[in-house]
Amino acid sequence: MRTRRDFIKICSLSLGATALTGGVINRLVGANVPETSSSTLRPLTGGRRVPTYCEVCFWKCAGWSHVLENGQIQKITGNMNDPQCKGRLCPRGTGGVGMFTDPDRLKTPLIRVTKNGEQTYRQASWNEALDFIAAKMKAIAEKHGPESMALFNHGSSGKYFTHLLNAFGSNNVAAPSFAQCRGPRDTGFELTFGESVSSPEVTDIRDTRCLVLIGSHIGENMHNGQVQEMSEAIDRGAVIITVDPRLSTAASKSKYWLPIKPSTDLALLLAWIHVLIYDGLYNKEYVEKYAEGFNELKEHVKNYTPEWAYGITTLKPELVRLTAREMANAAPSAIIHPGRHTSWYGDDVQRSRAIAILNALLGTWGNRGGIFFKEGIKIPDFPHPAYPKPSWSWQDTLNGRYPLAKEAVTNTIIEASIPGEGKEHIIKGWIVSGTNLIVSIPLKDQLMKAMQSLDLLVVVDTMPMEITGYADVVLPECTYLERYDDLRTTAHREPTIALRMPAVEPLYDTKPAWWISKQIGERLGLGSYYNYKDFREVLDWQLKQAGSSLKEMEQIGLKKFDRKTPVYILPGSDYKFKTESGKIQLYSHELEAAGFDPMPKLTLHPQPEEGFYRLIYGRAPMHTFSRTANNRNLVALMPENSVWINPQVAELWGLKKDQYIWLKNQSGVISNFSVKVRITERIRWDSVYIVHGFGHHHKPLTYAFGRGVNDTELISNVMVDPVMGGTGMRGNFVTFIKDKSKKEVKS
Ligand SMILES: Nc1nc2c(c(=O)[nH]1)N[C@H]1C(S)=C(S)[C@@H](COP(=O)(O)OP(=O)(O)OC[C@H]3O[C@@H](n4cnc5c(=O)[nH]c(N)nc54)[C@H](O)[C@@H]3O)O[C@H]1N2
Ligand SMILES: Nc1nc2c(c(=O)[nH]1)N[C@H]1C(S)=C(S)[C@@H](COP(=O)(O)OP(=O)(O)OC[C@H]3O[C@@H](n4cnc5c(=O)[nH]c(N)nc54)[C@H](O)[C@@H]3O)O[C@H]1N2
Ligand code: SF4
Ligand SMILES: [Mo]
Repeated sequence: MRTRRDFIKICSLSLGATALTGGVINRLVGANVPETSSSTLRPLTGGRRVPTYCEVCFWKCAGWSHVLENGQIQKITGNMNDPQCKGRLCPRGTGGVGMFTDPDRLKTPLIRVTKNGEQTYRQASWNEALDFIAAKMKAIAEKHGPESMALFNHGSSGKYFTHLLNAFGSNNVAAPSFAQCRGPRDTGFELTFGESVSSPEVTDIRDTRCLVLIGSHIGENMHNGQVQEMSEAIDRGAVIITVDPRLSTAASKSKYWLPIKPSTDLALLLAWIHVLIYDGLYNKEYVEKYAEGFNELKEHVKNYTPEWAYGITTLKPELVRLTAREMANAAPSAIIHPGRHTSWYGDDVQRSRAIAILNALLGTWGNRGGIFFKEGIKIPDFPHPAYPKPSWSWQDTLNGRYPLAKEAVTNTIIEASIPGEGKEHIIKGWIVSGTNLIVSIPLKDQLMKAMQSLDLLVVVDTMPMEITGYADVVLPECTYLERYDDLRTTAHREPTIALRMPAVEPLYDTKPAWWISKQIGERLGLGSYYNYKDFREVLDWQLKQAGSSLKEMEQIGLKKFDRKTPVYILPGSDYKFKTESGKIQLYSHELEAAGFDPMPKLTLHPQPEEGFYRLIYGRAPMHTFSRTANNRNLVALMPENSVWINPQVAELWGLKKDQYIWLKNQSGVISNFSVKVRITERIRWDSVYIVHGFGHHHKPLTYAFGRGVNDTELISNVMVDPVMGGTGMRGNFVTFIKDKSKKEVKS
């Protein structure tokens, strides 16, 4: 069927004129890349190391690009002074050069055109592409108001396009890292402690004596500093307790593995709270001094005994009591880890609240080995005029739902892009930068409908990911190794600033996002918001405010500053939490006022029918979502995902190791591709597990195409959290198809 916005394969275009020679790439990484036509690789610096911070995930480890005399990037290593990585990058960061050398990269701007009745892209100059975007944005603003432009973003580029939209007059800026990721945890912790645990998390894992991981799979979740600190804690004898239906890497290093029936964590958490209170194990002094609502909580959990939880979680009551005692023995040097990707079952804010309450009962917040106070360097924005005030904003797309959403909810911005009767706030144009919505957003029908209704869809990316096929204009950003970017100023134990600068000039006709944003802004008459010629000017000005300079940072890459505030609560001090009353909220009046349970209650979730297994998913150490799926260095380490199946189930189905099968979900959706069977005792019999980010169906991703399966396509049941709009994705069940004849997948 022909639609207004057909999906276009970028591979069908001839991109020869600007392609890099395979020979150059082969020499750079020793990869076997086919020869294309010629280009040059011009060194900016010769035979030296150039500071950067990693963009392969959002831990942002500071490091060095090592550039040879001839301008090749030889390798990337960690910066020894960086407390976030301590000089060591993870496999993905080390393999980051593969993002730069990938021959499938986007190479020139592209504009959608119709040729002989077929939609296709044509290569365009930057001027053409930018003029086109500015003209469309102006037309949208004239007809619907500037608020009708929205941005979806993730990663460094997001900041420049947020600035562009704010200057244009829109606040409709959303990222899947909220509603699809950490939103429930941040909301749950803010409701309880008045603030979230941030990124990088302020968990004092290094000095903890007991770390409890609830589905948080550090080790496969390769967030660098946490992995290193957990390994240090284990060496020092810390007790690790892991709650996971799967024997994760973390579970395999733990003193206790609690193989919980998936979706029942709240029952366990309530039972732990019950034991801490009724066995008198909680930190009485701390709770009395810093918390409110203890009596209500005590009454609330009266009947939530480990015996009550047993029938729900399948975890033995003795084990629940024993582990509660371990936490209490270590307290306050204990951490019930808040997790990060917490959009699971739609009651996730309440689960996060229960985790926050457990931390409060143990007195972990503000104590060594628990949760510390972060400190960072505040760097002012480069001076610009005040942003205009939009007449409506993302809050209006909530239509009275999700009252405690503190950040824009991707799903409601998508919904507001579908025209409908009586809709007051309608979105007509999107900029999508650094997020592959097709793989990261589970509500596919809604997403497709929204994209078909837009007047403008601009995608800024480095790779021809699935989302690029829906764009009117595709803008190729250069990779993080080829550009200056905003300073890294994340707050943690020590305040630091880290610089990212280009190791080489951008390949092909690619440009940094700061430049793209400025060019569009100037065409929109917003030049006063971009009062500089080059981003170096911005960086130098900002660094001088912090007592450094670009010159200094180009030499050292990372600068540490002295802390001015304490890391933990000082003995005898009268610490005020950032809640309205200054106290920890065991009972949440804010939730109550918004019509929700003030204390967490158990919701029972549907379980799989016979012949179906719960689909759960997670990370692998050598990949980041879909962003590394085509990275040849990392594909070499892990080429595809496999489906983890319990031996009992495999036997029942007659499944063999390494056999390829298809997965079919409860609504009849069949995976695009087949997936290899991994038979292992490490997964419960009622669930199967796959790593997210595989199963790409876009052929221009020549390495990623057809490798493994994509969890997102099998997630058709989404359980939305009524508190903040998070999309719970773990209520899907799959069965196995062994003999489906392999069909050609159209991309
Ligand atoms: N089914 C399912 N869905 C999920 C998850 C899951 O586990 N399963 N995880 C959820 C979570 S935790 C998160 S945080 C989100 C993440 O979702 P996304 O933010 O969409 O993450 P990626 O898949 O990494 O997409 C990143 C995009 O950025 C592009 N990119 C990489 N580097 C650059 C750059 O320098 N500049 C630009 N402009 N683009 C770049 C990549 O090519 C890719 O298209 O997904 C969520 N969705
Ligand atoms: N290597 C690598 N590291 C990454 C990323 C990456 O892409 N690659 N992405 C980063 C990002 S953005 C995020 S948000 C984090 C996400 O990482 P985390 O927050 O650590 O983990 P989740 O994705 O929430 O959960 C995955 C784990 O939950 C378990 N699980 C599934 N269902 C249940 C259940 O009902 N109960 C319990 N207790 N456990 C369950 C799974 O078996 C799996 O071990 O990882 C970060 N680190
Ligand atoms: S954890 Fe790994 S991928 Fe993430 S920023 Fe650090 S080195 Fe890069
Ligand atoms: Mo995430």
